Amino acid sequence: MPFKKDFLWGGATAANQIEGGWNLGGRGPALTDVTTGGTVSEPRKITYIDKDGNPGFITRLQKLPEGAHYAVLDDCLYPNHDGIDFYHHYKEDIALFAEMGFKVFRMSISWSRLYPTGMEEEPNQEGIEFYRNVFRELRKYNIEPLVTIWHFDTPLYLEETLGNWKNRELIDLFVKFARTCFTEFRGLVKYWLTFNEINNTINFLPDNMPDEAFQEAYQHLHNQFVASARAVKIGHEIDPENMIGCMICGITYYPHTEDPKDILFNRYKWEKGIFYCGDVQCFGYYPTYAQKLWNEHNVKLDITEQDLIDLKEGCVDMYTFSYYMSMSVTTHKDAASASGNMVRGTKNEYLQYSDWGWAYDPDGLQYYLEMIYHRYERPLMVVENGLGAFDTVEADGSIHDEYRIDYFRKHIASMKKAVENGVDLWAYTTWGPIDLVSAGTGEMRKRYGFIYVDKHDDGTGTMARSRKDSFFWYKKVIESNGEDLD
Ligand code: BGP
Repeated sequence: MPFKKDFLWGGATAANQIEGGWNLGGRGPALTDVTTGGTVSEPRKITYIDKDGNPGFITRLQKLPEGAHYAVLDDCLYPNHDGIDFYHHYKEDIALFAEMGFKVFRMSISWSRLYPTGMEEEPNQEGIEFYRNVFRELRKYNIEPLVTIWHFDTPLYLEETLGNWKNRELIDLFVKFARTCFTEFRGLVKYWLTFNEINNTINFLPDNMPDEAFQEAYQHLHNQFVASARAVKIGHEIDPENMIGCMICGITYYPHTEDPKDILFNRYKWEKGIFYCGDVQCFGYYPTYAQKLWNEHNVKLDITEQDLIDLKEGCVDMYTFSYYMSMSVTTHKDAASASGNMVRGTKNEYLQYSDWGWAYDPDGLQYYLEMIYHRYERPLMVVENGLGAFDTVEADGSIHDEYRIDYFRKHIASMKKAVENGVDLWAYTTWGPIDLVSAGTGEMRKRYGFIYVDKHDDGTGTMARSRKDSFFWYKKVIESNGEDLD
């Protein structure tokens, strides 16, 4: 049997994409609450009121104009406000996960549900109670919670008044929030991830952005590294049983041609896009190539002596990552472009692409697992993997999602090969085991689930849940511990 006896099979979600109840139970707003829906070609917009009272929009790479305030506008639709209403449906959803045989469920805690502005001294008890109830419900079915403390989810107040993570004050505020999580949920949760896809801050930025954008992004990352390290230390002090991981957006980069310039370019891509964040969080110090990355954009970081000590003392116990696709990169100007999960590169003629343009590459998962395990030699978890696709509901309510089954079948087979080759893999949580709001586009029709949710992009739908064909298939996979993939 390649997979461990106690291998953790399950699914992964994020608070802002499933919970809804955005203004219930004392929760404060987050950036996603002022972000509209979009499509693959039409970016999501962030809404505000300017200093003269006029409404306006920016995209994620633009700055809020001087004097403006983030705002919910009357004529816009905000898909994260209701999510899939997990806030009221969690018992039903967890029962469905249990029916599939889940051993683990990855979810995140909304920072602004515990600290509505981020500045309060004491947490919001109603928020704590909500998560306690969810964890207890999971434990009722012997499902281990795997909890992401920050999944793109800073209280809006901190975004607006402190300028988000480029400001060092966020470190202490985050540490307070993390300490509350470790203390209040001690005994209910033992697997934790500090920052979701932490490397995206750099990956999102097109190379032609001004130096100032890179200065902010690298400082933002440094502050998160320190916050993560301090949280790891505190998490271990509060409960030595806690296993705490980093979470990296895993993309397998390939050189587009055999031109040695492309081979070198590809290696640099791995360093900047993948290794930089994993190395700091696993080894506890900046790698030698960091200086080269900072020099490229004239970045000067504010790093204190204490930061360096914290980084060293707060190394993560495990490396976890999302994997959706690979990306080819080149120095040649004439190659056809491709993009996905916010990264850009070139079209790979050996691969097929999803309706959202994401490459379909199970071999890339094996490559990534083996490459990363040999680098860090610590437990790995694949904490996101999945296919966003259009689903059709038949007249009798059934949903035949063979394409999704095929995607998972091939990716699990790749994981199996990596495990046979010596990789110490502990868990696999598919992204969106239940349909949810897409992070990138805000769409509902980009569906990932084994469970269908009757909610649509125009905000209509009953929120009713139903089982797709893949639901029964994944149940069999879990029952057979990954042996039966037919
Ligand atoms: C990852 C995020 C998730 C998730 C997933 C799929 O980057 O961690 O939050 O949403 O990608 O992306 P999308 O929702 O854009 O299809």
